[in-house]
Amino acid sequence: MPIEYIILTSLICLIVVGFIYYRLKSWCVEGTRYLKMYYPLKIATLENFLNQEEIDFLIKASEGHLQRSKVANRKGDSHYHEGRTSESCHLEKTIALDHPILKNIRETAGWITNYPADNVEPLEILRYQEGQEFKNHLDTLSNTEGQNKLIASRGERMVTIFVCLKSAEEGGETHFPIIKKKMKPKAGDALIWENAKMIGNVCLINKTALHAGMKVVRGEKYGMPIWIRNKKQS
Ligand SMILES: O=C(O)CCC(=O)C(=O)O
Repeated sequence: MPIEYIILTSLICLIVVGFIYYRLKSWCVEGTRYLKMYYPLKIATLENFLNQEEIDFLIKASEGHLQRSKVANRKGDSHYHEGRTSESCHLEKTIALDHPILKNIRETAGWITNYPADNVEPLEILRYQEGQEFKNHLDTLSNTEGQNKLIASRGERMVTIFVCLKSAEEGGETHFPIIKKKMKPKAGDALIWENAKMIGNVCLINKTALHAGMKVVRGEKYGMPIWIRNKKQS
């Protein structure tokens, strides 16, 4: 067999093995193996998740408290990023934790997703004004030392419920580029999607859940992301 043929075949094998290894690279946090891959996304709209009274209450609670949104960096700390220009406010800073509206939202989110209400992250309100957006991202954390520390202490974001409190007149859709879907729920409705699923002690993170809050072209958009983790939050 000619030497060139052997070298070429070995090179191709190496590239194929490297590609498979890269694609299926997994990491372990406290006995759970995490693996990022593409698989069909479970996504749905929950109609009338909130009523108008609850919406008005939540938007009012955020008034005067909204600040430029941040994202988590490799160390697990939050920082400003040009890909996220919306404003946010943690509701627990402005409303008592045991307020019946917040309690009811946490319990409903837990009930719908089959997780305890204690696994729901502290609730926050988002506002996008004209020109503001949140570019493509996954809600799940990445394999870095800092983010793995966050997973160890607070768990992974298994499900997202994104409640629309006010819809922009133009733009502001939630876009899932991999499944080519743009969703624009009306005020009170919520999008729900699964970011990850457990199979035994393996957590499969779904890269198909990549999404963006598209630029608001006209009007303003208010939303409330509800992240449900696989660990208790307090
Ligand atoms: O604004 C949206 O439509 C999505 C928001 C979002 O992706 C997030 O808060 O993680």
